[in-house]
Amino acid sequence: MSTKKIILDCDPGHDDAIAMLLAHGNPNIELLAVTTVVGNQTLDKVTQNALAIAHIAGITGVPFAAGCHRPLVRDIETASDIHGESGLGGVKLPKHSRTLDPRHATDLIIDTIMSHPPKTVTLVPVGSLTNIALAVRKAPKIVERVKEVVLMGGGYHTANRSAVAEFNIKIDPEAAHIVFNEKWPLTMVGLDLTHQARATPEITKAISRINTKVSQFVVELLEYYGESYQKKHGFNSPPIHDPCAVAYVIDPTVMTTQKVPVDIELNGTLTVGMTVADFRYPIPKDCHTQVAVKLDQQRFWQLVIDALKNIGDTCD
Ligand SMILES: [Ca+2]
Repeated sequence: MSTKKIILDCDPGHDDAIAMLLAHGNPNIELLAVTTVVGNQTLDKVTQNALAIAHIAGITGVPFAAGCHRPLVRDIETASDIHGESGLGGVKLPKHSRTLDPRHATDLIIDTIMSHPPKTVTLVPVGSLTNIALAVRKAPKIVERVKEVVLMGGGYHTANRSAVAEFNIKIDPEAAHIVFNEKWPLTMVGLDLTHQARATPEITKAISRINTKVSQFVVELLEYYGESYQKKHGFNSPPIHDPCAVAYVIDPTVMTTQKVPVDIELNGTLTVGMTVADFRYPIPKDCHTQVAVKLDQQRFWQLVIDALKNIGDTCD
């Protein structure tokens, strides 16, 4: 399997943390950059979380940059109900001396894409799309240049932040509108798919058996996150959203997808932030978007477990 170069744009976030670990620990992923965006918590908190995760996992030689501190138009909405006041509730983060790349995330994204050969870099946004939208407005040439966009967000029949909208899209629908309407190949790994990636007690036990400091960190994340999901959504086992997007990049056959036009509702009184997928026949020839439909759960969790094993015990 060939190596996939990715930029991970995230808002850690419990499931973001696992996405970062999956990207770092999988031998077929080359993590070119990590960028952060306001979302699950404030920009400052999610950025500090990202650096701490890098320290725990021993990620070195990868630039980290902070991006947008608020959505393009709307007021800040965080998800402390799921992720806690720190954004990574339930874990104690280590002290470290890691520093950020001085560039704004949008500039790091643009520079990274433009300094690699055409169609070799995949953008993997797993938070709100604010950074990606700004990057594409600042440097429209990145649309032709990237290989594809594989994002966690939205849902064609499933929602969580409102009756019809998913959190990442709902908190910055204008940014999502920009990103979904650019003509790059875009895969929406939405809630219809990620709700199939449940961290059951058996999965948590399997991760616990790896018995490293990193696996223990993941178990602590899952315990807190599981309790939040139980309280907020009544789920017995929490869905681990963000690593699903990374898993698709590693091996697209880990899920089925369907090509279908998707647009973002900006004006609906009840429906703002909805990812409107048009399944009517025929699908237009120039359709550049697809949605993730069905997950091979066993292979997905094996990817996560193998990545954690590969990382080993790097925490000092
Ligand atoms: Ca996220």
